[in-house]
Parts: sequence; C-alpha cells; structure tokens
Amino acid sequence: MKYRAKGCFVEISNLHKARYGYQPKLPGIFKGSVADVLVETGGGTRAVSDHEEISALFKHSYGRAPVRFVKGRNEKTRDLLNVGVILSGGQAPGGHNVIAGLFDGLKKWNPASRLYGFLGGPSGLIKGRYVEIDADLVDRYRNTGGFDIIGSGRTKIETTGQFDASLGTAKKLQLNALVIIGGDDSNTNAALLAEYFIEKGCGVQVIGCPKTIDGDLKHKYIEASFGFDTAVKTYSEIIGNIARDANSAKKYWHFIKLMGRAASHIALEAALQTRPNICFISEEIEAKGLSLSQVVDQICDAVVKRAENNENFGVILIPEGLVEFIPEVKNLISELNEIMARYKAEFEGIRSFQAHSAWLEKKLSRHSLVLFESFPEGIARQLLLDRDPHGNVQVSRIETEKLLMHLTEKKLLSMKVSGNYAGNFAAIGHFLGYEGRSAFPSNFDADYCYSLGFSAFFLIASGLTGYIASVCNLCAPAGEWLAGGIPITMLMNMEQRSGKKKPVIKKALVDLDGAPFKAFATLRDELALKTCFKYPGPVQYFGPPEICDLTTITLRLEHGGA
Ligand code: FBP
Repeated sequence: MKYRAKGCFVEISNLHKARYGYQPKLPGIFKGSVADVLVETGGGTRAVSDHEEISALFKHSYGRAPVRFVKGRNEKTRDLLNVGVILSGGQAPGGHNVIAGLFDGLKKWNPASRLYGFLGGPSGLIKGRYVEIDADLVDRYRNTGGFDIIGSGRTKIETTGQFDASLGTAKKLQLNALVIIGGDDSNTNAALLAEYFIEKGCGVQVIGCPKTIDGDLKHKYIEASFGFDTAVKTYSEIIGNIARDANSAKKYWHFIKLMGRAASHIALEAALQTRPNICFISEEIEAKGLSLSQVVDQICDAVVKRAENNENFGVILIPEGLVEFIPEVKNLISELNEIMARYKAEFEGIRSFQAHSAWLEKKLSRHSLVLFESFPEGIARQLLLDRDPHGNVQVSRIETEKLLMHLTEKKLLSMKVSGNYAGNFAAIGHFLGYEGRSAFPSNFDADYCYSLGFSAFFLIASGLTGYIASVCNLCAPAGEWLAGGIPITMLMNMEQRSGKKKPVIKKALVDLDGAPFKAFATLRDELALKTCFKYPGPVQYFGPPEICDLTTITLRLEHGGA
C-alpha cells in the first residue's frame, strides 16, 4: 500500500496498514449522538499557588469551574464551526488521534465544519501557515505515531506582536476556536491566548489537550498526559533487551539516560517494568540534598558489591533531568540561566568555549565556577547550549550518562589502587528519548487521545475557553472513562523563567509519598545486589486485552491497584 506525501509515494508497512483499521474506544458518553451531550458545571477553582498574581494576570478567565459531560438533550443549533489545531512541543504518541477525534466530533456536529492545522507549532498560527485537514488527510494518520501531519514547534507566544498576529490569523480564517495540543509550556500558551482573545472580544475560544511523554502534566483531573504510556513501554522493551544482553555477556555496566526533562516519571515506570540494579529518582536526590559525589558513591557501592559475587555487569537508569536536581549542579545551571538571559547579547557575541569559560570566571559564584571547571569539557560545553524558547536548559543534550560513567570509572580506579575494589568495570552509555516519542500509539494512547479530541470538541461546542480537556477513570475500561475539562489557570503558579517571574503550569513531579515511588523503594536494595531483571517485550497492538490494553504500572498504582 502506498500514499502520496509531499510529491512522492510512501510505501507503508503491514502494521501501519493494520493500524488504520483500529477503531479507538471511546467513553460511553461520546458513543451516541452529539446532540445527547450536556455539560455539568462544578464549583469555582483556584490556582495551585500565587492565587493573587495569577488572578490579576487572567482577569477574564480565572477561577472558572471544572466541567463534566453528561447525558441530556442539547437544544443548541448545530452551526458550523471553524476550528484551528496546533501540535506543540515534543512529539508524543497519539497526537494524530487527538486530531482525528476532534475532526470526527466536528463533522458529526455539522458536516460543513472545518478544521485547519497550523504548520510547525505555534509559529504556524503567528505566521498564518496552515492546511485544511480533510477526511483524506486525517485518514492517512489515524492511529499512527509522530506529529508529521502538520509538524510541531516550541515557539512561545509572548510578545504583543505575536498575540496580534495570532488574532489576525484567527480572524482571517473566521475561527470559532483553537485547540493547542501540548505540555505544560504549550498549555500555558493556550491560557494566555484564551485570556487575550477574551480581552479583545473576538469570541475565539482556546482549548488545551494534555500531551507529554514526560508524564508531568498531571492532576486530579488529568490522570495522565498522553504519550507517556507508549513512550515508556517502548523504552522498557529496549531496557529489558539491554538487561538480558548484560545478563548473557556478564561484562558491561549499562548507563541508560531516559527522557523526562524535569520529572522522573519515565525512569520510575521503566524501573518498575524492568527492575534494573539502580534507578535514580531526581526528586529524591533533591529531597535528600545528595551531591554529585554521593550519587557516584551509590553507583560504586553497587558495582563493588556485585563484583564480590563475580557479577561485573548491571543496568543503571538515569532520568535526563537528574543534573538539575543535584543541589550544586542545579545552582550552577540557574546561575548560568540568569547570566545567559541577562547578558544575552554579550554571551552570544563570544565565539569560543575557551573565551566563554574565561568570561564566566567573572560572572559565576566561586562554588559554581569550581564545579563548572571540574566537568569534562564536553559536559561543560553542553551546559552552555541554547535554552529552549521557554528558558529551559536542554537536558536531552547533556550527556549525564557519560558524566556518571566518567566519575564512576575515576572513583573505582582510586579504589583499586587503595585495594578496595578488585572487579572489572566496563561501561556503555545509552540515551533513550527520541526512539519512543513517535512510536505507533499503544491501544491505551490511541483510545485516550481519540477521547481527548472528542472532549476538546465538546468543550468548544459548549462555548468554553481557557479549558484543558480531561478524561478520567483511566484504569477502568474505556467505556467507563469520564470526560470533561478544567480551567487551565487551575494548574498554574508563578515561576522564574528567562530571568523573569512568569505564570506557568506547575510541573507534577514524582511524589515521594506516592504509591509508584514506594513500590520501587521497597525493591531497590535487593535490585542493587541481585540480578532480578524483568523483560517486558514490545508494545502489543493486537491480541488479548490483558496484554494489549494494560495501562502503565504508575497509573495502576496511583489508582490503588497492584
Ligand atoms: P514536551 O514537554 O514538549 O512534551 O517535550 C518533552 C521532551 O520530550 C523531553 O522529554 C525532552 O527533554 C525534550 O522534549 C526534548 O526536546 P527537543 O525535542 O526540543 O529536543
């Protein structure tokens, strides 16, 4: 089977073809006619914290109530709707199904409704670059991974010019609503745009959808961000394979860095799935105030003890955000962020790494300078790479696994010299990130995303703005899922970004009192010494539900399951 894309024919695989035939499962409320869905409203809401600052910044959209869809006759005339959609930030499996759900909902409402996809993320809206998404286009992307239907991007909408240009595009296309599919930063964009459009009285509604493989856009009403399920299962398959290889050859320690810019949800879930010897949880490192050398000590301890049993191999999972949670490195990074934002032009004018280092001597605090100079040059260079448009350091580009390999090797060498270690240490580094972000969505993500697309449509049809789609009760069969939406401001607090205090969605980090972390904590002493690897195998798309429809262990434990 072939389809035409950008002037060439693309041959598709048998699985790809088979996935077109998959019919995503929907919550019961969405199964009948679109005229049989009403919205039920709860009580007023508050921001996570900084209530006064957030309410002052979102004068028109702050404090609204959560909503839930319930059965009932909707007497509204089903006028045609023009809706725009943006895929924003990092790819996450299932994004195409959000668009498919939104498209199908819109067409069921009124077949003359139109869906426009903005190209390359929020910049497509600003620059007025779009395609109309018709049945032919959407059908080619159902149940497939990636964001290639319209592309994605990380542009932050923040200047008056960008807001005005967005409004210009919305007016030109006579949009009734805009759906932004993204993570915390992108949904912050959605809340800001919603407020701006209300202020301008243009009537364009803005709805967000919770996406991110990182799993840190989480709340009572947002039980999971989409893409986490598929991505972490994809990584777990690879980790299981590496672990089995390690247990066969018995000669390498594998240091595996896993995506997850801040929160360690991915590493924690992968640890529960595969049982490595060590898995660092950044949130715990920060809570205990562990230094870089204490982290390395933990690794050396396991290496030495396993060597005493002749097990000169193992697997270590490292969340990519770890460096930002080790107090002294966090301090260094925040000083660098501050300096790079404040002296932007000067910093960008310096051409070589050596000149940057010399320049930083006068700007960094003594402690941070000593630490910066102690890093291997490659790592120090990576710490100076561009921040993303939201002011975040790009941790996916910092080779933390190599840093830990280097420091472990150094320490073990000195232990060998002093007679405290007699094993053989050979380490191999891996980074699992992009491999999982565009995988074919698991059945869970395919169903969840399609349901989120439907919820986004019903939020629009209910006349709401500044809301994020919510689908809950996710451990039950899809027919029992509960759909609705919550105001985005309910997820917000004020944070320091690019040198300024800004309203942003608060990231949901790993809860050290939560069931998933506790489940891991009870296992880890044994895992460090013994070889207890589990091999989860690949995501299964066709077969019995207990293999194909299983949620993540994290979600099950958070819902009181085992
Ligand atoms: P989102 O928060 O936009 O979903 O992206 C998350 C993520 O996949 C992180 O895990 C990773 O650090 C980052 O994106 C990588 O960004 P980029 O794709 O720009 O390299």
